[in-house]
Amino acid sequence: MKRIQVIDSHTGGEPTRLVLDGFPDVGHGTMAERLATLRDHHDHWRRACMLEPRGHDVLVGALLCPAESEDATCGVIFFNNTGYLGMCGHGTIGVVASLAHLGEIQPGRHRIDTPVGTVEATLHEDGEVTVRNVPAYRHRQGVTLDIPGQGRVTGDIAWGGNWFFLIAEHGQRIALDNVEGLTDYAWAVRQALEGEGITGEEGGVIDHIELFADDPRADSRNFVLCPGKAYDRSPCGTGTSAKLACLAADGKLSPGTVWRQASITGSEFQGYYELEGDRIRPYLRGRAHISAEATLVIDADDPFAWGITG
Ligand code: PYC
Repeated sequence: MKRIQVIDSHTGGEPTRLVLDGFPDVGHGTMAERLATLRDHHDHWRRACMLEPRGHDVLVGALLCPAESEDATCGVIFFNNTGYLGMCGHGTIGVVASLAHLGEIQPGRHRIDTPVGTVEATLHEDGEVTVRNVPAYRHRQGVTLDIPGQGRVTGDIAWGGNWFFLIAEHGQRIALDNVEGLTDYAWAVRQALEGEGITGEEGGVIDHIELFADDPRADSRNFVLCPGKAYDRSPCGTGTSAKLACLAADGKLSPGTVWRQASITGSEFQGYYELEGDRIRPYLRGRAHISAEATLVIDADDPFAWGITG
């Protein structure tokens, strides 16, 4: 039997599974090198934790690693049911809440190394967490696509720690009773981007599609389709960062002004930004709750020991 020690949490409804122990050693290189080692040599460990029967398509995993930089508390590699994420905002809040739950960290600032840069998380006395994310920016404005069966759609491409296609005018109703329709629409957008060879910088795959609507209580409500075709139950930290970059580029939000981003489930992040050269530095505040302390067991005789794969 192999055993994997995890803590599960959710941030605004979106789950994070922090892997504390049991994974193979991914070395002491840069976080990007460690991600490559995990992906290229030990990917079945990700699948065992993320896929059914132990996981599911909504779950985001976070492998806890020793820090890469001298002043960081730890390093983290994020992954999901289909592969790896650069950064994850809700996941970082979940990691910090989980480490606090274990008594490993106290309120205050903690630097966390990720494969796309070091972020800083402030654990507040009330349990909320503010993430100072990697720099975000809008890469392209007003990109128009033909979506089979849907017509033409125009959106922006922005980086917030992952690549996003952000659409304001989509004609869709952003509500929980319309998740199936929203998923079909956003997936068609993703396929159209791929079909037309439209990417982020340096060929980065645009694997998150983000739709916006007005919200009665927040500044905006979103629907974010993640790479594995599940929608984000939280407002998506990297997606909110991409949104802040677009608002800043359009002159619609000034530095330091709080933007309340609601998700389709009604959970909320508060975001604001500082200017950093031609990019912005996004800050996101939210809260995670612990949902399980568990040991995953991998039985060599189990035909689905390493997950159900297609
Ligand atoms: O919060 O950044 C985020 C995120 C990415 C994918 C799911 N959540």
